[in-house]
Amino acid sequence: MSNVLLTGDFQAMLPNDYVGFTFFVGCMAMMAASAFFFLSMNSFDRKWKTSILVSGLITFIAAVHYYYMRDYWAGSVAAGGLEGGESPTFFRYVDWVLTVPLMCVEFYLILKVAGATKNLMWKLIAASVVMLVTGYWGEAVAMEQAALWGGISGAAYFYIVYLIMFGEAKELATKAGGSVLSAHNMLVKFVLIGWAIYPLGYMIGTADGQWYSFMGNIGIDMNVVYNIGDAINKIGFGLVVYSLAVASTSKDAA
Ligand SMILES: *C/C=C(C)/C=C/C=C(C)/C=C/C1=C(C)CCCC1(C)C
Repeated sequence: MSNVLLTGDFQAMLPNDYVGFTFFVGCMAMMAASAFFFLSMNSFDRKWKTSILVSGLITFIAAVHYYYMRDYWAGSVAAGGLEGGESPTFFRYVDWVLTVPLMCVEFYLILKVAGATKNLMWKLIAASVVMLVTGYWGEAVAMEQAALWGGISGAAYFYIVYLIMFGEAKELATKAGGSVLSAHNMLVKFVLIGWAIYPLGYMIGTADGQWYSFMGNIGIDMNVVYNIGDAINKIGFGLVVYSLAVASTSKDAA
């Protein structure tokens, strides 16, 4: 890891560093979203307070990691020019391994009204950890076998999709009905479409020598793809949970 990080200095960015700019905007957006979730938390009853708290934790953890990732990227660009920008892969995956399991907790929290068990929550968490550890392995450790590790990671991803779209979680959501069911269906769309952005970033970043080597020539930096994915998924996911809390709070009051 670059020692630019460890000095505690704030690394300025070049004005034409558009990848760095997406780290910067990502950091601001995550901070703003965290303030929004934390400040609105107390206007909901207990049942929803925890869910909104978790939404805020997801964006807050990301904000802190984006602060470091921006600095890491800017430091590598300062040292090696725009072509020498280095991906903050380690921080990226530390962030994901904390925030993605929290998103699994969100599924559990909203389905608790229908009798969701901790067992379901742990299955989702375990699958997400397998997905991320194997992805990290392919991206940072065994890059020659990136396609293989990406494939294993993808299988874990599809298992998560299966559980929430057709399996146990879907049954519970159907049982709960109403605004819980529509929120669940919305979160499923985030996982199915929003999370599918990440394998594209992975293919861009690990294209060298793989069957998908053409992905290396599309001219978009892997980090931009990951940063867009994070903004959509972390903030969007939180807003779905927020809307559910609003919908069911106003219904209770009426
Ligand atoms: C807030 C961060 C989120 C929601 C991150 C999600 C990450 C993924 C869904 C990553 C998935 C991957 C694959 C399905 C295959 C290739 C390797 C990964 C780890 C990029």
